[in-house]
Amino acid sequence: MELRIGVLGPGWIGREHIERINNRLRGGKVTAIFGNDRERREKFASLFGLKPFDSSEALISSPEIDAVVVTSLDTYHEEYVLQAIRHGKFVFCEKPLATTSEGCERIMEAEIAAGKKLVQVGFMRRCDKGYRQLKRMLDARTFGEPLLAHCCHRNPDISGVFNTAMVAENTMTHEIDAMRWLLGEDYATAQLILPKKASNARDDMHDPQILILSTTSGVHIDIEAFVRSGYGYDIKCEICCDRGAISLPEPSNPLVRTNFARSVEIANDWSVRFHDAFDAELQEWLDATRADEVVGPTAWDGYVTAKTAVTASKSRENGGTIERIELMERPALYMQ
Ligand code: ISE
Repeated sequence: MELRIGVLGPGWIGREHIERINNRLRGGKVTAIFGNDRERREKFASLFGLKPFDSSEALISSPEIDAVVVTSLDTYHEEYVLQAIRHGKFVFCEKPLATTSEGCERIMEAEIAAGKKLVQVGFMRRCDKGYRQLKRMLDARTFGEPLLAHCCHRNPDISGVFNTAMVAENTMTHEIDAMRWLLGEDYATAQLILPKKASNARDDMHDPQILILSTTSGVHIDIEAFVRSGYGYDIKCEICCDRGAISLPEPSNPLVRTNFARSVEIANDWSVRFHDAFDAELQEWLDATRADEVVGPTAWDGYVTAKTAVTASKSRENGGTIERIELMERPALYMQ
């Protein structure tokens, strides 16, 4: 049975997911769209042959919809995910799950009351081939115990609403989730430092930023985020172990020689750099949903990431103090 999918959020990543589900993946078809902006949702309806709904509740509750994909502004994620749980619909929610850890707790409470997991969070790095290679080596302890990790998350620029807090609470959430998944352990502390401000940083925003996390076993991770780097979408991850260091493979783009110089293209945005990871992530979500289960990152993963990110913001507001990350007790529904 092909899943009939409703998308909530007619923006850039919503378009990406509609095109991948309807053109490249199997087992689902996007048939409906909602967005607060009537003109945008009508445009998507016309562009992709979708049924436009005039409210999220009408789309999510519709008997014509089997599952939903949330690609809206972060501020609407909690509302739409709670509506999906209320109607017993599987939901793929782009990161972050919610803009606060309390919002993630409300989502977990709703899933616990429903008696089953329905939510997958869009931490797509877990589906990237290179990150999965790193995880296989770390799980096998090929080079001994991991000790340190160095991450780099550079955007060429940012668009729309963006502020200092979002560098940790939106952008860095990818590394916060990925490193916890790679290392297989939770975090103990967060410390967010504001280095020298970039010359082209927006007046209302500090850029770049460095987040230092420690894990419960003592691994220390530094995450640089530079969201207006101006040169490309550049993602790095190196993990230093007892007997060696492993690094995320660079994308295999051709080496060009011309005009007495050599160059290799750097991606200009996330949709290019992680195109295959997004495809794998949504295909695995479609397959799991048709099997009536959640196999990817859960609401608990969304909660831990949100709690870590807001603790990083607390550190920043306190001038770069080392703050303990206090998690709630893990509910039984989310035990491995
Ligand atoms: C965006 O939402 C993403 O997920 C990108 O991967 C990240 O680089 C960007 O900073 C975020 O705003």
